[in-house]
Amino acid sequence: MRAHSTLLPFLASSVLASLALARVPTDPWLSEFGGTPDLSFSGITTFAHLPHSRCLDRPDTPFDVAILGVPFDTAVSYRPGARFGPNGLRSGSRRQRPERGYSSVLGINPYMTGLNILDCGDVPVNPFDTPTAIKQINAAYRSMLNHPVASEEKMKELNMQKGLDGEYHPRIISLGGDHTIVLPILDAVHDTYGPVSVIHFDAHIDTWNPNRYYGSVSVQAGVNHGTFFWHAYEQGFIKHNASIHAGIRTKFSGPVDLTDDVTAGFDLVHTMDIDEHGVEWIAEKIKARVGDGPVVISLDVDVMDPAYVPATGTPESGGWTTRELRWILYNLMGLNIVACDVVELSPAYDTNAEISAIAAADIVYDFLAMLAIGVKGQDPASASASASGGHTADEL
Ligand SMILES: [Mn+2]
Repeated sequence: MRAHSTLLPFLASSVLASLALARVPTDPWLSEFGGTPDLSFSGITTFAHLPHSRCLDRPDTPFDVAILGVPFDTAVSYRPGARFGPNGLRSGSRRQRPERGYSSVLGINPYMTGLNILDCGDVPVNPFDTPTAIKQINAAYRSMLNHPVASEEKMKELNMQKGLDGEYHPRIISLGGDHTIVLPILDAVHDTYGPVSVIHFDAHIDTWNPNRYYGSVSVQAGVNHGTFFWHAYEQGFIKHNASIHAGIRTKFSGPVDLTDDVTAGFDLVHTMDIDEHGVEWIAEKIKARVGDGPVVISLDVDVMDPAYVPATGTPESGGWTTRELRWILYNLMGLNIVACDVVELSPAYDTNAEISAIAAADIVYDFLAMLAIGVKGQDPASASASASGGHTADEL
């Protein structure tokens, strides 16, 4: 009896509530809660809750900046798993949202400056046939570059580099994937802009000559995440003596590796230079090296210390903190960026707290900020001249 006495009022109120709902039969969610934005923990996981389109199947889809996952990891020398990097980066980006994207350091919300930013999903690369996968990445990137930009006016306002065809092409931020993906990407970027400078953040040089790289038992085996920049140099994708590594601290087979690196056209900043010279010195050295021409920024998350980013394929101790790296990036705002990537995130080695994925996703945020801030301090006419003239493969 006591149970009834407590239950009856509840039942009565439930019935009344049902009746109240019955009097609003149409769309109670929309009428009371419609338009509620997704929270950081709700919704389908796209990068930073951006709108998603399968752009590769919809060639007419316009965008100014695209996030493109490249889940490829069949050319790694140590720990595999970077095929889950795009998924990890999207998960690590969940607390980024366009309506909550303002940086008090940079004074900008890169999601809300008028650039149309889309998450275009992933390139569905073949996991069994590496040459075909590389071909797929190249085809996908070329197709993406040929999508129409959403706002030519905005591109012009930001002083963005035009392609060799005199047209604006969208910017693509690639989410790796192991670092090999950058070879087919540079191939496509070179066709659009001519030879480019590369700013390469990494613990490793990745310019190893395949003839001296262990495991290169065949032509195909010689194309991997430690040799791709050598191939890019040989193919003429990279502007000679205008590229630079930052954060190098791996061990080498000997001085010959560094001789090969100079041959491939790179200068380098050691990890420990930060203690002797500081962040601004590093940024100035990078800017002086790449100049005003088109630049690709390629960032291996192992440039950060494994204490901050354990989830990577070839970790090296003694790296930069997340804050040091991001401070360097803040000092590089205004460069003539035509493509960027964040690679080698291998989420299986992350902590449950996703420390690596969150750091990697914030690097993508910084790249978006670079693009949203635009190109500063140069004459666009001279930039396109340096992109199209003077530096051909024949001069390498
Ligand atoms: Mn590396």
